[in-house]
Amino acid sequence: MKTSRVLVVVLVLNLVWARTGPQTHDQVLSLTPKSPEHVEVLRNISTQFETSLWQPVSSEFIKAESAVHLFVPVNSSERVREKLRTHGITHEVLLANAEELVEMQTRNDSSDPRSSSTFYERYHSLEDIYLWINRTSQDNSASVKVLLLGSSYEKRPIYALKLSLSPGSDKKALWLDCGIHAREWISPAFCLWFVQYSLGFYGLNSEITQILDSFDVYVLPVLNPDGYRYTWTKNRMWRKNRSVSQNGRCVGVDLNRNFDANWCTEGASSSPCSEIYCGRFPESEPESQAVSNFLRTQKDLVQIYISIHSYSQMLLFPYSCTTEQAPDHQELLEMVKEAAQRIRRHYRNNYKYGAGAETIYLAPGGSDDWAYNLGIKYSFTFELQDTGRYGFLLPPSHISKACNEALLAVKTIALKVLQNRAKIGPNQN
Ligand code: 0X9
Ligand code: ZN
Repeated sequence: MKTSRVLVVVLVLNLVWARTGPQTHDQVLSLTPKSPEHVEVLRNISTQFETSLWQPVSSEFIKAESAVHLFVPVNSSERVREKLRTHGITHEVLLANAEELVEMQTRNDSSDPRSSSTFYERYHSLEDIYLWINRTSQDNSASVKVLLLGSSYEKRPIYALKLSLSPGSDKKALWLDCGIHAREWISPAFCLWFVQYSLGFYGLNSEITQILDSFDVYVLPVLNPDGYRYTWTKNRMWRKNRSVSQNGRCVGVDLNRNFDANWCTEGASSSPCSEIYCGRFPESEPESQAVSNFLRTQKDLVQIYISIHSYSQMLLFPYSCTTEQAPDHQELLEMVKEAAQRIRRHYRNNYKYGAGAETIYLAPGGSDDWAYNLGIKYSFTFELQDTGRYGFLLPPSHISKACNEALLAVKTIALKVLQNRAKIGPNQN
């Protein structure tokens, strides 16, 4: 009797300690501001303390009654919590131990003999991705070519793979890019997934076979190599590229604000320290320039443009740079609607869909809007898993489902384009 009472006391004390004791891990908090004062406080916390805003992307978008996801490293946790307490802002802990998840994401037992079978269900460093690009093209020399599109600010190569599985020159093409935003690790993982699926299931799966018989596919696994490397070596939460601003005080341009589509209007920032800094002028960055230059030379062949991001589970199409509807709004809406329905049916997961500006937020200078205005009518941005449970720290065990969902969306869209082609004749867009 006595010992059980002691046990109960110890348990209660532990619980109290867990709730009030000092935070010993990097955490992600979810907070919902209830008043303009709360909004102000959260904006201050996210800009003045060492934290990283996961959602929304930048502090000016924090608004009342909308959940904020905030990464709080252990060394600023006491001050953040104190501020929240003073202003009566309650929070929920989304991730209690972020270091554990980072460790999980970077674990890479290549000495394990089983590791090769799980290669695509793990995250890979930039160096490993470069090796993978080389190996994939060597092992499939008849169907895969490596293209050097340019180099990054820190002079790293920007490679794309060209998959040509069936004969025929000047086929229409599908473009897929990943890793514009450095911290969105599921994105490069998807590009790798897509390539291995295409090579492995051509001739076996009827949908991918039909797609690869009709399109060449360009896959750019890491559009922002400097930023991606930085997330592996220095700061897991980095988003932008690594170019140094003119006055030398801040680093990074948001590459998805640097394209020439209503560049640097509302929804982007001209301040070099902002997470949504648009850069000095459209295509000021070597990374966005490499992609734009290539697509300009291929614009008559590239029929589908898809850019892969995370997180929030959305299938988006133009425009994001204006609230006006794109001329092809209805047709693009039907396509993402069908893709989302198939994902729901096959994987029991919900994806929102619609034009970017109304579905996520106004965000000018994005690659999808630029590609659309270039004449690539079927232009999309996919935001993969999840909706915030793990956010950017999606565990490796979730990679396969996240990628299969995105794969189904790519297939649905490409097949729809082919159906249209059959309807309106082969020489039309
Ligand atoms: O803000 C972005 O660039 C994308 N969201 S993310 O959370 N991955 O940063 C959305 C891009 C939608 N398209 C355009 N803004 N053009
Ligand atoms: Zn992104």
